[in-house]
Amino acid sequence: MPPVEMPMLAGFGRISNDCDAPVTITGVRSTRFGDASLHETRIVDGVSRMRAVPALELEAGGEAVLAPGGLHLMLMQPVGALAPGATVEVEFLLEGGGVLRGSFEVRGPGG
Ligand SMILES: [Cu+2]
Repeated sequence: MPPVEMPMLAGFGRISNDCDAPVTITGVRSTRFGDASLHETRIVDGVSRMRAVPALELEAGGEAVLAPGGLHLMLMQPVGALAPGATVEVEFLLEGGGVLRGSFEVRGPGG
């Protein structure tokens, strides 16, 4: 089967803050995508809507769960083909200049 063309992907997983201080994620970047951001899905008047999350605070030792129907990574403009099973490195930019690294596995629709 030829690779499926995917104009955008959503990233799910867990971001943990192992530091003893709170951190705030203010941006997302990945060399594999032209555009990456944090999004949140909310039901408004019975309709599922997404909005950008400009800042996400993680308390010391806390974590954020990225899951369908809630927080997720919105990954757009993929650079090259992304095969299911491949790993995509993502950097979360922190307020104050730090960077938190994470990796996500590419899965097909419904995978
Ligand atoms: Cu989204």
